[in-house]
Amino acid sequence: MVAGPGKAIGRGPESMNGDSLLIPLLLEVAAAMQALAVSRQHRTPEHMVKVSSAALPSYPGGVNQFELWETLRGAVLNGGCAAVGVTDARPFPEVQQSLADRKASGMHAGMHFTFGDPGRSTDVSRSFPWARSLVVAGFAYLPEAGSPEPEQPNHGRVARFATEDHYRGLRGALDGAAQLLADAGYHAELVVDDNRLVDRAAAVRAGVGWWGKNTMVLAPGAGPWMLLGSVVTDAALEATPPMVRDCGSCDACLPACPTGALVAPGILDARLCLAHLLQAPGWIPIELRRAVGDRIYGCDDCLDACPPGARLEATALPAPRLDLLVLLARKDGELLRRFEHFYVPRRRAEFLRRNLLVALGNGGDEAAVPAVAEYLAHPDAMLRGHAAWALGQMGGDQAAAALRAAVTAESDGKVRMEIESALAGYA
Ligand code: B12
Ligand code: SF4
Ligand code: SF4
Repeated sequence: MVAGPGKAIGRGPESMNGDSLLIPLLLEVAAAMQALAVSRQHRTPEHMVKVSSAALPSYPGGVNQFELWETLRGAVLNGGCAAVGVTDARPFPEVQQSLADRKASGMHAGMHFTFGDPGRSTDVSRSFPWARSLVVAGFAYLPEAGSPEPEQPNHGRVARFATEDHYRGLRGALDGAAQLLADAGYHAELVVDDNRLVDRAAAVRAGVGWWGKNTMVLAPGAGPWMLLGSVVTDAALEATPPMVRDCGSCDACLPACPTGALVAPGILDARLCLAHLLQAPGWIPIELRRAVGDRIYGCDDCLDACPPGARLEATALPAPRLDLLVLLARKDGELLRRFEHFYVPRRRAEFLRRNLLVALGNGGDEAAVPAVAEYLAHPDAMLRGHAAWALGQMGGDQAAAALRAAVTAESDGKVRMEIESALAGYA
């Protein structure tokens, strides 16, 4: 902790009488958090710039903002985050424009999230009228999330950000900062993966990382393997500078995308993005199903390709793939509980089953035919259609017989077309 300037002149929180009360309290809480935190060497934020305390203002009423920031920073980093910074609560007009452009071109694929109300998601004061600063953090989920083991028949994978609820770690670290701010008499509210803020915009302006050509925010050491979140507060913290860095001449992520969803540097067409399709409601477009491969949730290809993340990725231990037939046999409630942390539209298990069927089809293992063929009689037309497609990919006499039996009984036109197209492969 660096000593800040002397007594201040300005308005501090009413609960505080002066530095003499605040600083020991902050030190105590920070020390307790530090003692609890697990030391993680790779999370050293190489890029954080230490701002000279002489340049920083202090405030009357006793709250020394530099001391406060240093304490917050320590709490967030000791809580396990790879990077942390501060930005003010001004809007992000250029990001509002990007959201509007994506909507106008259809590249947002009909998503709501931050696209629902771009004015609100790019201006925190709309949701928090008292907001003055954002403490923004990046939490690296590698190496803990592991890297998928080599492929196995009838097994699938989940993108590393969702192998478990890695947001828990981020929330825990930000909670520590929010608690410190609340103890100092400020408003403090966590905003993590929330429709009220474009997290990457806050992270870039706070100097947590830079905007990569794969649209991810990358940080030295962690690359793109970070989740982002903020604490919105009415404390007037000094902003940390944005990072003076970009991807340079690298463009490895663009050709690495299996569907060409990165249509230009920094521009993602979500209609083609597997991460979107696997969490969207409805049918997966037939021409993109092969590209799904054995993924059942999320996609990491444009992150895997990214050199700034390679060192961290190399430290991850192999993580087992998931048994798709075991998952397919589960009841809806069990399946949803197993993937409680996934975004599943309307919490309908059909969308998870759809993904399992596509991954099984791509596996092409005839041993999975009986389990998939059962779905030709499922009450949900979308599942019948995806089962027909999967059987067409698997091939073999048993799959052909199941498809022929189903085509005569099928009353839904779209499903019948899927069955006929699957059978065409046998002609
Ligand atoms: C909607 C959404 C998605 C959508 C759309 C993603 C997207 N790129 O917009 C889908 C479902 C596809 C998705 C996928 C994923 N997501 Co997502 N998603 C979000 C969400 C909810 C909103 C994002 C948003 O508002 N996008 C709006 C558009 C306009 O942003 P943008 O594309 O980044 O646009 C900027 C760039 O284009 C840049 N730009 C413009 N021109 C140029 C030119 C150049 C050269 C460059 C470099 C940049 C650049 O400026 C634009 C802004 O002005 C956020 C959470 C949140 N509340 O913010 C998480 C979030 C972005 N997702 C996240 C993650 C982890 C993922 C996945 C990695 C998950 C996975 N493994 O499957 C993938 C990554 C796919 C990818 N390459 O983006 C993290 C990203 C963390 C990080 N380090 O960046 C976030 C921040 C969640 C979180 N809180 O951690 N996601
Ligand atoms: S997440 Fe996958 S599909 Fe989406 S842009 Fe990245 S590589 Fe392409
Ligand atoms: S792969 Fe290269 S161009 Fe793409 S985000 Fe990473 S550093 Fe930038």
